Amino acid sequence: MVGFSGFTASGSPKAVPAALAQRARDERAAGREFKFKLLSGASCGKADEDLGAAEALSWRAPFQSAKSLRNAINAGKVAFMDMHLSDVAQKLEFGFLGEMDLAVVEATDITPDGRVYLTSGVGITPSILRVAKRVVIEINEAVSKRLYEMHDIARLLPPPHRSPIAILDPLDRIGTPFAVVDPKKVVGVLRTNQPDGNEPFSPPDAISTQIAGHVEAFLVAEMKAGRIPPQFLPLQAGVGNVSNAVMTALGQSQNIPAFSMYTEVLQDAQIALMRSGRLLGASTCSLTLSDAVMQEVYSDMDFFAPRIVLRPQELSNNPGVVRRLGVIAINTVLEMDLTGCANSTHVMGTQLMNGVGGSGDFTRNAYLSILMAPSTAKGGSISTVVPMTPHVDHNEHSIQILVTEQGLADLRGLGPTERAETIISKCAHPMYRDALRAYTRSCAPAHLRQNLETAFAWHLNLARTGKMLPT
Ligand code: 0RQ
Repeated sequence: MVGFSGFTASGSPKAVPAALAQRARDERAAGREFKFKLLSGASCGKADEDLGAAEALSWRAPFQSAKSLRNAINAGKVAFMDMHLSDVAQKLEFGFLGEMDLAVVEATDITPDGRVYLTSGVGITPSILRVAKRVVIEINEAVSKRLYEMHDIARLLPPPHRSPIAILDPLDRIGTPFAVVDPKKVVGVLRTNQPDGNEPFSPPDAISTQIAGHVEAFLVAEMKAGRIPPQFLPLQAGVGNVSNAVMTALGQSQNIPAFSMYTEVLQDAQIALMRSGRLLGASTCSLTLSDAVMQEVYSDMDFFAPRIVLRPQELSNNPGVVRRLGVIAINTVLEMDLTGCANSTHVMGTQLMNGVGGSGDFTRNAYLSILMAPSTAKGGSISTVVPMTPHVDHNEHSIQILVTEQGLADLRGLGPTERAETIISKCAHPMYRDALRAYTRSCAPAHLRQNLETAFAWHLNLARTGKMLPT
């Protein structure tokens, strides 16, 4: 098992993964098998793509978003373990996942006594440095040496010796600006000079903008009703274009005060909001910024370093801290159903998309949990509001608000029957509403009304005809 530093492409090693992919190709050409297990904080950008394409992986956890690797996982060639990200470090450190042979860690510096200064994504790096038998360090010269000013590296003591986590504000610091390694384990140090290579986001499209408008109007109404305090609450936002559009809309809103974030990934939109004074500060475990925006940050560390705290993911996503701070969590899903459950990870309940990531850490523990999706996919042939999702990542016990471009369903305080009608009338696309109501009428009276004969009929239609409903 190999561990990589970082979280998304940010902070992931650059040189060793490419060399491992080449080694796998060379070995296969010589008729030999070369495969390993890979654990990292989340996805790891190009490394996942290269290693997937080279068929170098036998097992992967806890997240990925690379086409080649996704295809190999869905073909049953790579075992993938989809995990809540807050929980990975503990599972690793207690041996639930097996022993780690090698850690490959990107850093800006390492000292003879074993201080390792990390780069743009922290992930589970402090833990892999601790448990791996051998360590290789990649010193990336393209990264600002001042990044340590953002790092707050703390480890939780093992249970039953764990004490309260003293994070009472998103910007509180409880650790050191470096991780540590036993220098005797370091078998190699090499130099790279390569940016993370995150792609910039496209400008928000019409659907994302409509979704963002509903979220903004809802949060403003909650403030007016006194259910969000006047100073607002920390926000968490998932990755992707919809999330970027929502953050932009909240940042521009005249009716929402300047806010802070307690999140796992910081994207380009948030950096612009920091500049304009709308985002006061952010706790995160990764700067998933496009290369140009990352350069902007590096060139003005006097401004950004006091406003950003980079933590390991067991703290950036810590369920106890999320609940204590009253985080408002905003994430994207593939589909939602009439009971108020949502599927973020598996198309048709079988084909992995990316993974649950940190969405469960935040959704389950948030003060307000908001899940969003466009109401249709694939040109309207798929409704993202379905009778029953064939895979559930977030259930009705955790989800409070569902949003599509059609509207926003506030499910707080509703029983199952009202919940179903609210989701249909607020979130479903008009062309699917009659069919959804026909489904609810076909269900026998019960607490949760489901018709097990037909609950997956729409998915079966999609598999057979390419459309959920005949036109
Ligand atoms: O496919 O590109 O081939 O058309 O799914 O959909 O609308 O581009 O959405 O990029 O925002 O991703 C849930 C995957 C959404 C993501 C998910 C098809 C659709 C398209 C992508 P095409 P969009 P996004 C913190 C938070 C879980 C992890 C998470 C995700 C493709 O947000 O991975 O929240 N979330 N992490 O056409 C079949 C449906 C579909 C569908 C969409 N119902 N059925 N296909 N698509 N809905 C981050 C971390 O943890 C690191």
